[in-house]
Amino acid sequence: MKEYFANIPKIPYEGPKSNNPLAFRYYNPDEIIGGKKMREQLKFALSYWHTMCGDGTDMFGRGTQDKTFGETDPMAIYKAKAEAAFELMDKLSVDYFCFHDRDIAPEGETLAESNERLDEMCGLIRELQKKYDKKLLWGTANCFNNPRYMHGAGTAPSADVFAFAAAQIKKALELTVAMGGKGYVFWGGREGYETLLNTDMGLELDNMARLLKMAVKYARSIGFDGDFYIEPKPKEPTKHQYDFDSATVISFLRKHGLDKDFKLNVEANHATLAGHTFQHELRVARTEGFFGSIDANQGDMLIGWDTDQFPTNVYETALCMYEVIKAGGFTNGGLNFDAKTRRGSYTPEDIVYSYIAGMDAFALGLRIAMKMIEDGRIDSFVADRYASWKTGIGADIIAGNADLESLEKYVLEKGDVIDSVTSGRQEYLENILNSIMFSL
Ligand code: XUL
Ligand code: CO
Repeated sequence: MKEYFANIPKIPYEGPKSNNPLAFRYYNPDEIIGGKKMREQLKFALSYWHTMCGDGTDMFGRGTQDKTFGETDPMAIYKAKAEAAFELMDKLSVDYFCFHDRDIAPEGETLAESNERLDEMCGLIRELQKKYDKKLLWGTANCFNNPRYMHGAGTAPSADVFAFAAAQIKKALELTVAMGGKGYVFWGGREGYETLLNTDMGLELDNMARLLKMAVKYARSIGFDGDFYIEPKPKEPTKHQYDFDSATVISFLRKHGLDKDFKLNVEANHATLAGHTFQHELRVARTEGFFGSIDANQGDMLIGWDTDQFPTNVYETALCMYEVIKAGGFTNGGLNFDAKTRRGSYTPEDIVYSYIAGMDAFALGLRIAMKMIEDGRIDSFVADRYASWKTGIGADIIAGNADLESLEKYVLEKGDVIDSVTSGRQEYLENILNSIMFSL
């Protein structure tokens, strides 16, 4: 088989002192950390759309990156993409991948033709999975690119468009099961609105729930035993996306009885677009029992859209991995690099440098998060801060043994409570974090 990244070796782990740009400094896949191999703690995945398809096209200019892999015929291009994807995963020690239906095969003139092409590509991908021992983290359907989805898919005003999306999702579920995937993602591509003047919000949201229920029913009937995920995002492409943030999505899932089958796929750049930190979105998901999977990337503080940069901010990755460990680690989920090289980083080597940067940033984040927990100062500070809930009046409130009358009586007897208000010690804690991160 052709080698697509001929000048790239299998990337070794060389440790923090290495100057080799084609080596990992922090990601040592088989090293045991916290009782598990790093590759199992991190469960890195390649995003098929950015890495194999995205060519750098933006609003102001055409592509800068050739993703045809030396082929011209459409199916030959997609076969080469698949072979190149698995070669890359092998060289990078990335064990998983994620795809949309339209990433792995060119869309045909009809649904039937698209599905035939998908079947052919699915056969090839399954062979490559066996050859390289790679797993599918999750699959999904691209129900946002084709013009028929201009007003949404599951939330489209047209029932025919809803039906088309349902048919596409049926096939994407079959592909996910065939490739052994343990996850299926719904990212609300254009499930939102541009103006309320033309929008029946109630019907659109109920229809979305109808579609998700149909997906669960069908997937379970064909043997899918993994998790469904909704991936929150507040805006882009629409002015308002219904799956705004973790809290909004959780309340939608609970309202429609979808909470048993669905968890969240939290994306860093989507969190910041919603005006939250990445850690906040993960904390909401974990606290509510919806932590599932992660789309790893980062945005730009000065840019108001989804830039999908490879994550290199170690504060973010450390606090992310802290939440992951506190959530009990990944089960069916993992860390999918929903990230692309900058338009100007256009060579094949840039793809490799970008993955190394992102993987090392998360590996370092994992090491720091473990140290935060072993160090214990931050966790014990938090435990002490809430100590008043363990005994006395706090324990009574939690046990349901208090009411407004008893609490009034308590306070009338006690007098002012200002003496039980302690400092939040934010700067002290931030300095502890720095000392853990940068202990030289
Ligand atoms: C778009 C986005 C998607 C989803 C999958 O912002 O994040 O790529 O991850 O559809
Ligand atoms: Co994403």
